[in-house]
Amino acid sequence: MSKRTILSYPDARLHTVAKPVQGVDARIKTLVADMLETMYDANGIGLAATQIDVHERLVVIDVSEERNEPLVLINPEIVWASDEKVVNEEGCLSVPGIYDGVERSTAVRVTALDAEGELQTVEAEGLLAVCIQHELDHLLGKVFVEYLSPLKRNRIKSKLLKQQREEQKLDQREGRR
Ligand code: GNR
Ligand code: NI
Repeated sequence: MSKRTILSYPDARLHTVAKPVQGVDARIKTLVADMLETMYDANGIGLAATQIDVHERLVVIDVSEERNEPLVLINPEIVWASDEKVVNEEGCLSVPGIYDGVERSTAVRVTALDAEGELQTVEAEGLLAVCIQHELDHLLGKVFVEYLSPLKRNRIKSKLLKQQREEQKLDQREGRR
C-alpha cells in the first residue's frame, strides 16, 4: 500500500468528470487500499479518486468513531435522495482549513459495487448521507466551495493560492539543504 498525494483547490484536475470503473481487478484493489491509507492518514471521513488525480468512479468513506468501518463505493449512483434538505458544515481534504455550510438531502440511497465487485445498496442519513453526496460531487468534478457565493469562493481561492506559494518556497529551501 502507498499513500497518494491529495490535489488542492484550485487545481483544474479537481474538475475532471470520472469514468466508470471497467472491472474490479487487482489494479482497482490496490487503488482502494491506497485510497483508504491516504484517507486515514489525512484524518478524513471520505476520499474520492478524483482527489488523488485518478478519474474513475471510486470513493472510500469511514464515518465511524473508531475509524474501522471502511465503506468502498465503486461506480456509485444515487438512486434516491430525500426532498428534505438541511445545511451542514462541510470541509474537504482538497480545501484545507476551510469550512462552510452546504445544503444537501438529509437521506440518500446509493447502489455501488463493493471492494469485491459485489453489488450493494447503502441507505444513509446523517453524516454518512452528507459524505456520500460530497464524494459523488467530486466524481462529477464538483468541489463543495462551488455551492458558496462567488465572493466567498474567490476569497478561498486567493487564500489557498497564497498558502501554496508559501509552502512552495519552504519546499525549495528544504531542497537546497
Ligand atoms: O474529511 C472530510 N470531512 C467532511 C466533513 C463534512 C462534510 C464532508 C466531509 S468530506 C471530507 C473528506 C473529503 O474531502 N472528501 O472528499
Ligand atoms: Ni472533499
